[in-house]
Amino acid sequence: MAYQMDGWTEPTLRENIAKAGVSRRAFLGFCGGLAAVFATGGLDGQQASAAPLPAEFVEEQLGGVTKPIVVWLQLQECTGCIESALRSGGTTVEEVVLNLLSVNYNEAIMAAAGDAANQALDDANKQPHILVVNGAVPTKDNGIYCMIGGKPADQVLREAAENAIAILAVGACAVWGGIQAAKPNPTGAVGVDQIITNKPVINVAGCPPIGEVITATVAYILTHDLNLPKLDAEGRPLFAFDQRIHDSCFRRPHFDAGQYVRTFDDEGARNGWCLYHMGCKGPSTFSPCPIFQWNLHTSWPIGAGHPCLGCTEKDFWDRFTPFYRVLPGVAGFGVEHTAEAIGLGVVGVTAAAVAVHAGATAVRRAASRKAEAEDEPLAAFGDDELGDGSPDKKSSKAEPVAAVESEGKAE
Ligand code: FSX
Repeated sequence: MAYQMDGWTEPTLRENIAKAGVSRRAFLGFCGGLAAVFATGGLDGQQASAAPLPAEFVEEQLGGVTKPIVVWLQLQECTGCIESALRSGGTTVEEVVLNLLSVNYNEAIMAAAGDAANQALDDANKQPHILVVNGAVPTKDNGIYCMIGGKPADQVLREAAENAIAILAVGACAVWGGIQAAKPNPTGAVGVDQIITNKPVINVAGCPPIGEVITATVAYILTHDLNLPKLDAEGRPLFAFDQRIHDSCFRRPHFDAGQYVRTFDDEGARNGWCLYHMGCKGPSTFSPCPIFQWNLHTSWPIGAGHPCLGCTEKDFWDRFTPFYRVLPGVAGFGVEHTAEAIGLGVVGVTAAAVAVHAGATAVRRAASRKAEAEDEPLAAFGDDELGDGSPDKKSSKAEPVAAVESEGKAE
């Protein structure tokens, strides 16, 4: 059916979407999808939320929301993050809701320009609002590398943060400085939480982040009385970043079976085998990419045959490069330290081994995540055990079964 969009004219979201012609059943379905996102959580999902939220709860909370004010800043970045957010609506109901939750200020998509835009920002800043930030903050040379309305980005950010009731740093640039902060970091780029230190900052990581994760984080705040979701040691919402790409990757059975792509045009590549030897950082990367995918669930990098670059991890431009190499010199997880050996050992008992492997991975992940600290980024997968980091030149055929550490022990 056709929906009539008049913008936010009624007191609550529920009344606005009803006026737009959206049935309660359709809205409930949308809220059920959000509830599922909040419960994504991973293998030990209780870390993400105490219990999966029923659709009725989300409908009750989100439906009662009165028009939120959102300030969305674009600092040092490439605009990929807002592009991703704009493409997160999959159904007409989602589009109606997202349109109604439109932002009061955003340099990339607002019609106003010049003084009118500056005025819109000043007006929004005076009221309680949700602050979303894309992009890094340059700190060198008095911040001249990113000026908005004649002000350096750090000043714009501080002013916008003053009355913010929730702050989201969206994208690798806003979270850790991103590619701007890669060595030698010529502009002194830093993430939002390096500038705003007196309020919590939710880090929605990724370059860019998945659109659904961005909008779900905003929706989480709106449906939980402005409370923040549980965060991991790097400030990322656990409902989205509780599991590694490796844990849900559709190529995982090939990892377990020792079937690897060795070149982008080999038999393994044609058969969709594991991309570990092409430098895939999925085993070190916490992100729900395999679950949500991209562009309305069309595909995702590993689905398209490309190794994961690890863009949701801290300083990945420095730590995870060269991207197409298995990396040397970083401590491995233990489960993966026998990447080859596990693959060799489970041939013939794959199903059982995968289940055990997944359970053990969750335990190891929980242990490793407790040990994480701000100055101790995640270890990269298998780096130390594979010696000099050179890509293995073996054939792309499945490895033969060999005597290795027992799977029970390894797992
Ligand atoms: Fe950075 Fe976002 Fe990568 Fe680009 O706004 S996270 S370069 S996708 O656009 O900031």
